[in-house]
Amino acid sequence: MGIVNVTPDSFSDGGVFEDELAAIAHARRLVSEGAAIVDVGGESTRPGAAPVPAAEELERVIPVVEGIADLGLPAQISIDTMKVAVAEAAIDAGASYVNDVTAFRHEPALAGLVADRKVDCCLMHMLGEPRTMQQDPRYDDVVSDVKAFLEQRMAAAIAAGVAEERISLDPGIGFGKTLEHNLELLRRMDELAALGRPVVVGTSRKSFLGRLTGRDVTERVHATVATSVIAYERGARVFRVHDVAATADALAVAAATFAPWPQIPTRTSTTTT
Ligand code: HH2
Repeated sequence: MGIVNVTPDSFSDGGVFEDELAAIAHARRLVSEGAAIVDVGGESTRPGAAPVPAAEELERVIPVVEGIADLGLPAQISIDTMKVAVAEAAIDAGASYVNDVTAFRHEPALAGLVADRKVDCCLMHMLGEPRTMQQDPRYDDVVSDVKAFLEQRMAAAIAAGVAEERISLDPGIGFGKTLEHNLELLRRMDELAALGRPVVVGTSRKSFLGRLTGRDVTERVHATVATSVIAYERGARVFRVHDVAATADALAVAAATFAPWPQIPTRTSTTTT
């Protein structure tokens, strides 16, 4: 899942793809690099971020979703939003996946929309809200607490009519989590995969990687790749990243390593060595 942030203030690429044509071209590039889903977002959820009114979010994302849909890329378009109005317009414009970092808690009617329009969705765990989530987050046991939350939100979505096979689950790396919480979730990702739905993981360029490596936000690609491979090995299957090429290569190697012999997926390169 490649990230297309159409915001002035996202934590790592705010302002870079604010221009609609730049955002559309970026989506094309991410798909050429191996993304199967492009996730278009118009509201930053970085720690401390202020909410964006629906009208402004619509203005940012809808022309971009339309533009990507017009390209006819071999990829699903996801809308990263917590608002029914934005998700509905994005689905009308060609999106078929709703990525809601509030897991349908911000606007419960979003579950009904996803059910009615028969689109896929990602339900993510977050402790509190972006404005305050990094203020002393605490859990009894972070993995058990996140797992129980995801189970409960999945049940709520199913009760609202969403087909179970359309649901993916995400532990919400960095959303109300300390460095230790993030690492524990990565280490025990298999416990979340045991819920039986695809696990989405979003570590890309996040601050805990900066704390581990001392690197600035745009220099965290190697650290991001490491987390994606670890999460893959423990059962995660969707990786929400800014740097698709590096991640796709690493995952191709990881997938081949763990593939049952003799089904190793290979590709052709232009050189013979
Ligand atoms: N992380 C961010 C935004 N949306 N969605 C899912 N499912 N999982 C995540 O981990 C996740 C997400 C934050 O990253 P980014 O979009 O790069 O930054 P910002 O929120 O500042 O736009």
